[in-house]
Amino acid sequence: MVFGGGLSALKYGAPLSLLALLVAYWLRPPVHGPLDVRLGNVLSSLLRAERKAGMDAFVRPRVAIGFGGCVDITVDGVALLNKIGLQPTSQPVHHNYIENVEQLSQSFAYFFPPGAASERFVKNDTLFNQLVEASRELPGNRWSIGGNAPVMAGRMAMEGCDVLLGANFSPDLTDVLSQHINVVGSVVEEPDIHLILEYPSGATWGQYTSKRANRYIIHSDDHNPYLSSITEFEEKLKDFQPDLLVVGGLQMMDNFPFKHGEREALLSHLSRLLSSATPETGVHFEMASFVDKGLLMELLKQVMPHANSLGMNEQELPNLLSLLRGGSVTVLSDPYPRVATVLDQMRELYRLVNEQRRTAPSGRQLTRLHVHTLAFQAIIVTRGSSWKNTMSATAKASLTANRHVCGSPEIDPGKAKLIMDESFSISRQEGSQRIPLLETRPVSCWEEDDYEICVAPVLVCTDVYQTAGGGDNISAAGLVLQI
Ligand SMILES: *[C@@H]1O[C@H](CO)[C@@H](O)[C@H](O)[C@H]1NC(C)=O
Ligand SMILES: CC(=O)N[C@H]1CO[C@H](CO)[C@@H](O)[C@@H]1O
Repeated sequence: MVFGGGLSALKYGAPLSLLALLVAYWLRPPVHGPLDVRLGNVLSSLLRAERKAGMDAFVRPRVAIGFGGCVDITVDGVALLNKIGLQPTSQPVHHNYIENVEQLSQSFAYFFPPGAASERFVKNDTLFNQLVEASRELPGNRWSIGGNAPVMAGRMAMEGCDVLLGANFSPDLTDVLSQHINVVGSVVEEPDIHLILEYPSGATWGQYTSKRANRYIIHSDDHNPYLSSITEFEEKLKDFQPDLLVVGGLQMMDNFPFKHGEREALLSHLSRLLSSATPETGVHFEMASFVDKGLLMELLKQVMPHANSLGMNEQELPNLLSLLRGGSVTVLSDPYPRVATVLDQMRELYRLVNEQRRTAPSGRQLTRLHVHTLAFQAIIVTRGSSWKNTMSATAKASLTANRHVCGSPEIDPGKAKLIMDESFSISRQEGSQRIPLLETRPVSCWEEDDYEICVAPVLVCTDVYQTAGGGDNISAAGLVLQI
């Protein structure tokens, strides 16, 4: 038990927090309920936890991030479907990629009701262009620089890092990036476009109602699937000598119609690049919404063994786990998983990956695993590894979730709610310890086996500005304090 727990906190935590709650209740100001007081306390405690690991202002960490980038058009998903006159289908169906409007309707109907994040390739240029044109005309649309790598780069630069970004951009896009981001990659005049269909919690489309705010992303990339910037990136990497190397955006290869052997060649190039990282350089791989099993198996072989840190959400964790157990791709999982469930899955993933690596000749041990969910953040870090400040990083990840989704660096408790329970069980195994969520020490950390686990509640944003890019902002924010 480190900060935020302490054995005494465990023993007395529940009665104490109950007492605190009662006191808060009796002392409550006339307009605010006890929950507002609790929320305010959790917020100030998280901010304190975040500040505890201040970054050294004189040394900017060096982070290299690949691959790809695009222009995002963000629209209200239901408004777009209505505009193109797409009727809600009576049959939700999962499709690996989208070829026509019927499949779009079925696929959207599959992910929209549970509110699960997803991202699909559109294998029909006519359809994709029609959707982009319709989005341009939709009131309230927003354009921004997107793609996992640029979003992580932006967040890292904002948090004080010097960044080398492997991406293909047009010069006008490069100009709007932070001065602390150095873009390497060939210049493209027409960057790839991603269409982000956002929807709030409780949105309706025909007979469907969304259970939580999320987004459905479609793209029809020409550059990103080929990791077009990889050669230039690799060249610059030697001199850059990063403290951290981050790989994301590989889901752009998912279900892309590569020629025979093309994808394998790209991934083995990436594998060589990653294996050339010095032992002092941390390597983080950010998972994404993959459904192409062939690609995932290839990633397990070529990319993941070189990463000592992994980041993913509540959908991607069970998907990866299922594959490691020898099973199939899981397209949809519980969008509101319990802490105990996620922690059990994280333990198993950590164990399975490290077992494999012990027997494999090359590759690194997995020493860091960050899972971001709507209700909470959880990070596992191997004891004695080089990752620092796990408690503060978990707090920062959690605060970043609210900042990102609400679209504001200042957190307004009036636009937030806690959906994590007042206490959580650390495992689904019978007789497992319960940890109370303490307002004054909301980040709980404890040790098991050879690692430390930290869990922090998220102040879930209730006034959603944007969900897309959330995982990237959150993951990047957590990493910044750990290098
Ligand atoms: C591609 O989309 C267009 C426009 O919706 C449609 O007319 C066409 O049939 C689609 N092509 C295929 C192969 O499904
Ligand atoms: C909405 C929000 O806060 N998202 C941020 C994610 O990080 C990028 C940096 O690339 C910011 O520009 C976004 O504002």
